[in-house]
Amino acid sequence: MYWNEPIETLSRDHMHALQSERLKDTVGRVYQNVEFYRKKMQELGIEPGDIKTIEDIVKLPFTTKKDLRDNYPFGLCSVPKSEFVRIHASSGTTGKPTSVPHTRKDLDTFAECVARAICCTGGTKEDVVQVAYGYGLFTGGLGIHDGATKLGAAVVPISGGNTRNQLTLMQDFETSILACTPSYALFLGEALAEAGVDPKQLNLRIGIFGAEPWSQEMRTKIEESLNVTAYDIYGLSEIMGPGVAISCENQNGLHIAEDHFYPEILDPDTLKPVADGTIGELTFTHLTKEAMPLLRYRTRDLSSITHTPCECGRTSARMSKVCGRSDDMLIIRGVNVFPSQIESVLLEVPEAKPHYLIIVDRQGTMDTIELQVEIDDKYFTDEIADLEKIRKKIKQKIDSVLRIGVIVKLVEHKTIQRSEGKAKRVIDRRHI
Ligand code: DLL
Repeated sequence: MYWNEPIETLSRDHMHALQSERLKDTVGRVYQNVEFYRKKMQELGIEPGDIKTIEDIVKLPFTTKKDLRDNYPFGLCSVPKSEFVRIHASSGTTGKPTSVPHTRKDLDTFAECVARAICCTGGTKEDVVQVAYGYGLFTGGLGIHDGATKLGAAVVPISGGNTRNQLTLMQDFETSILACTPSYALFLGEALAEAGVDPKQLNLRIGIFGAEPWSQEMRTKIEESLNVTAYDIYGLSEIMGPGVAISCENQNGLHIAEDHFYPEILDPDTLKPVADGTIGELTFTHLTKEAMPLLRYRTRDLSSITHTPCECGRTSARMSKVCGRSDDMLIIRGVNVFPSQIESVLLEVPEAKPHYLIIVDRQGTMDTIELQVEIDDKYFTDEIADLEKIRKKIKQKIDSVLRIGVIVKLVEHKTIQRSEGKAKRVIDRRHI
């Protein structure tokens, strides 16, 4: 089922032509309207006329989060402020915030991409979509809301949190699509079990989960506990929000809305494009954005791209599930560690719950990594030896995957703080 069949099944040749045209237009606009890009292009000795096809993108300058901060709030904008109809912003955890304005056309594109994405998961106007992503400056709530509305589905704008109410409305309104972070989906699944509700009695059929990395194993757990088919939705505020890419029923990568966002995967060290299938840093260039078009925005997300045809009939490039961030990657005693690796191991251990916390610290010059794992309450008996057996099993598995020694601590169910939005899985005390 397609929302926009001509675009979603466009031949690669036509997509190439469309992207080339749109890139030329975008470059022309930023050169004329944004001093930052004009200067950068002048420094590189290029002008808009040098961009003839999409392949010329490699001539263009990069944009980083720092550039957004340095030009906060509207220094990178390409239209007058009077054209803005909404402004999203990040909370600025690492210092100055960043802002992302949208024109009316930008919001139309946003809604179009999300409608496409929901349709790609099998959603229709018959569905009731419970939007349990946060509403506000975060793009999850309003983004999914507008897309589901465009689709013609019935939106339940409950936002994140208020778990008991989530369950009540899910039952009363016969919610068929749940949209939230995967960690909150897991939490809702648990809450459902505690309330003694059999997920099969609900009307839920589709889960649209994203905004944080999650593993295939986590997907299986969520699907079981909520009785849904789970889809991975990807996006970032700087580029748009949810709906930049979405997985389809074949679950073999996420289809990118390539007519609006041109993806590149770059070697994080050389910043040169890598071959299809190779993991690197995902970078996007806006092709149609009006308010604040960005050239080659470095997302820091690690992924790979394939252009092989997908059985669903969509012809777009597909990105692999994000496996981490180049800047979130933990380097512990010289070893690169991704929280997702730990999660995958834990989900293979039946005694472990998929709630965990990684605490990285330094003793003298030695990095330490402690993993707190929740264990089902039934294992917390007087038989210390049994617990120790579980602990050792987890430690052995983690050590062999990460190839470094990890301190494993088993904690009781519900010890680790639950999140209603993005889960915080890592505390790195080395930077405090
Ligand atoms: O998280 C937008 C979004 C909302 C996406 C709802 C999906 C669903 P930001 O808050 O700007 O925007 O955070 C963007 O979150 O660069 C990734 O690191 C991470 N991220 C987003 N989606 C996924 C995903 C929203 N499906 C940052 N898998 C991105 C892994 C994801 N990481």
